[in-house]
Amino acid sequence: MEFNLSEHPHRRYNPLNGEYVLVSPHRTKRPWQGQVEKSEEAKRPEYDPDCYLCPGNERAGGERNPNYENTFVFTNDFAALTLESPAGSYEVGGLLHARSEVGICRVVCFSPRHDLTLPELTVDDIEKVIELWQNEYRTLGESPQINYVQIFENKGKMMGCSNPHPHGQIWAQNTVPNAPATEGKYQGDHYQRFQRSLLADYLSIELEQQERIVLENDHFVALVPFWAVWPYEIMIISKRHIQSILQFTDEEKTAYAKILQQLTTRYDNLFETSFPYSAGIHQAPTDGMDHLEWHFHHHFYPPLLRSATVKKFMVGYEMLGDPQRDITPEMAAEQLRKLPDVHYKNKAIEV
Ligand code: H2U
Ligand code: ZN
Repeated sequence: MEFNLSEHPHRRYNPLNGEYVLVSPHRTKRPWQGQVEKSEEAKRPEYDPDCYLCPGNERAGGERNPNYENTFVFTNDFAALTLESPAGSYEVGGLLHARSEVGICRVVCFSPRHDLTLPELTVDDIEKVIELWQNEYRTLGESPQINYVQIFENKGKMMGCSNPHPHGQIWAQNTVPNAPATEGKYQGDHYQRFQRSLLADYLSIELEQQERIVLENDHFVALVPFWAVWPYEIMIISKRHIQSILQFTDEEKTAYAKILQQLTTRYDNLFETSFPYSAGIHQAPTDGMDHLEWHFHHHFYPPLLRSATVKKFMVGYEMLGDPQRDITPEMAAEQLRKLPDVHYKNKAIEV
């Protein structure tokens, strides 16, 4: 019997962080006796007087939102990091080690409309979100105290998101946090060895194999990474080796907005539900160095496994050993590839 990625258990390597995922494709054949059901989605109003993100409303901290027409960003009223906290460190016996951390946390409203989500915004509207991200990355990063800017979105109750109003967050801080620090190191090793971007080299393999690509336009590719941990995990990678969102041409900005809209629509269509995920941009630190090793990309980590209500749990062996998956990244990509680009909520209007 010859080893086959689509049938036999194996471990896959993630070259961005050096970790492994256990893939058990044969287990997709086991019977499933759990529930498969659609989630109940209440229809939301365009404006909710009780929402702390809607235009004109008062927030928990007592401040009032302006009557914004496109996007709106403010400093988190319950920020995890502030610039005011005192510098200092704590050391005991060489094993207990802590250092103070400073930063700025921002909340980004994608739209004044309470009832919309990213896939339901127009490409023009998504471009405005991208422009806001560019502006925040630049201005926050200019501060000498800020060496890294993490732009992200937590979507859906399942992900602990506190409010359905379309929004994301930005945490900007003094230290590069674990995930991008590790990715930076691995990209750096590759760049030093070959003078080429790790993700550009990876992308050329994917474009050649065509097994895990879900969407592609002139400037971006959305694919299920070979080493994906979450069932429908996606990475959007820029075709051009750029270090950050600030290097986008106008054409790239539009192409990025389009692939974001298309991907999130496919996600919603998969289980005909507003698809929950945590997603975020990984790009170069803002410490003033070139960081030519960095290649812009956007990770999507969605928890759903086989319906709008059945999610993957990272438990048991996964907490103690390696993360594990049953459906292969190739199977997940094929499923996402076959889905329509028309949002399921608009299906009736299309026919
Ligand atoms: P989620 O993306 O997890 O839903 O978080 C929204 C953030 O909004 C959360 O970090 C902040 C919370 O601290 N927030 C305010 O800044 N002002 C408010 O009035 C309520 C919530
Ligand atoms: Zn990354």
